[in-house]
Amino acid sequence: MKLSLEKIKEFNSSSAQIHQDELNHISGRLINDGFEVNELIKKIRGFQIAVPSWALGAGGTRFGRFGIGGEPRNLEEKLEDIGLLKSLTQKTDSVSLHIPWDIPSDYTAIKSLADELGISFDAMNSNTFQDYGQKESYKLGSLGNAKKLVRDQAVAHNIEVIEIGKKLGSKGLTVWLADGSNFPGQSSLRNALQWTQESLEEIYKSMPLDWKLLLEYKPYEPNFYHTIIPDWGTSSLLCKSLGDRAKVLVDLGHHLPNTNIEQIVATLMYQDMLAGFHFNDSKYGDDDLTTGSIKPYQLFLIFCELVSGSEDGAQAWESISWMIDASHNTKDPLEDLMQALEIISISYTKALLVDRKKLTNCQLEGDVVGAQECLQDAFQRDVRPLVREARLQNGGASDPILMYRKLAVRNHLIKDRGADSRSTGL
Ligand code: LRH
Ligand code: MN
Repeated sequence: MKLSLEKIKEFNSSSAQIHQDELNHISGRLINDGFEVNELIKKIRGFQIAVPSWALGAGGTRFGRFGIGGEPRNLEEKLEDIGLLKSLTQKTDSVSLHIPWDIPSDYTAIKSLADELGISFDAMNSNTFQDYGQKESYKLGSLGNAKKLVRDQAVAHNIEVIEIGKKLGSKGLTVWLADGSNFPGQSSLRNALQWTQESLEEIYKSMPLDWKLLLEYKPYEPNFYHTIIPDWGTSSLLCKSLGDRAKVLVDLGHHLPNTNIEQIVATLMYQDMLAGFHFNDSKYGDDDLTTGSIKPYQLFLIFCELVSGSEDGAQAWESISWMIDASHNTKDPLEDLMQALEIISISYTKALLVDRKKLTNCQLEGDVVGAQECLQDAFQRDVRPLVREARLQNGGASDPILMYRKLAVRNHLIKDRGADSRSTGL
């Protein structure tokens, strides 16, 4: 379903005055406090987030999956849905593909459709955590499997994913390994790590020189005793052994309860080792819930580290990849993604409003309350008019979800694709 700029302009006209009043109000306050409002809006406009190809249909758990209807049945329809998200939010201009779920049947056609929709291909994701007809099973691991035959097959798969990405113009490979064990004694913990390192070396050597490897860690699931790459330290250790184009991917859901993720981000930026993010949120485990829906203050604190780390030159903002990785069990996937894109923009904008000079002084003087008040001042600001203005200046809808519902897009998708169409993915 395509949305014309005219249609969006027409929709926006009904709330233009309210928006202008709200924007004038916060702009007045910010100018008083010494902020460059146009500079802020320029930064928000330029901040684009990749959408995962596997999160455009209803996700599920082992207890069941509830279809949403009108789900994209192939890569073309996935790109169309991302094109729709782009038109409404002007916050996403790229897709992260997962192989073999998204192997293009016609590269030329896919590339021209993506060009037409203004979508590029972000990091590619390999998949050695499922069996999809390959010769050797990944049941007991892949790059770290005790059997060399399985390791070689997994390496070959990653090299195949790189070849697919090269044809689409991608510049990155994300490797997440489910590899591990469910019981003590099942695996040789040291050998499994060594085999994984050797396999990653093969993959790294096969990557074009302008590509980066994003190594994703996860403490548990689907293995529940050990995971070969369980944390940022192990991922960082492996990346450093590979070379400076290998860095650590932080999936917000891949942490044990109460982990200080913003500190992990600060530590990785300190070493210029942060590859990027898989944004989502969670209450307990890898719940893949809507970003910022459970712990919005943590997301804000993470962006505070990202803004200060890039402003202080610890790591370049441009070198970091921004992607959502979520699974939608009870929401319309497109509405969930629009919510996530909004809260990510809001968290970034609030982090830009931290008075860093005042904060640094408080930190140096040991003014603990003063320091926290600097963060609270920024976090408590309602920046939605700024985020909306950035979206409007990019040609988006003033309220993407409201417009999506007003146009009954999901009903149209169900009519076109059927009530039980199913998208590839988790
Ligand atoms: C693993 C993960 C990984 C993807 C998968 C879909 O939990 O976060 O990033 O490959 O989800
Ligand atoms: Mn992930």
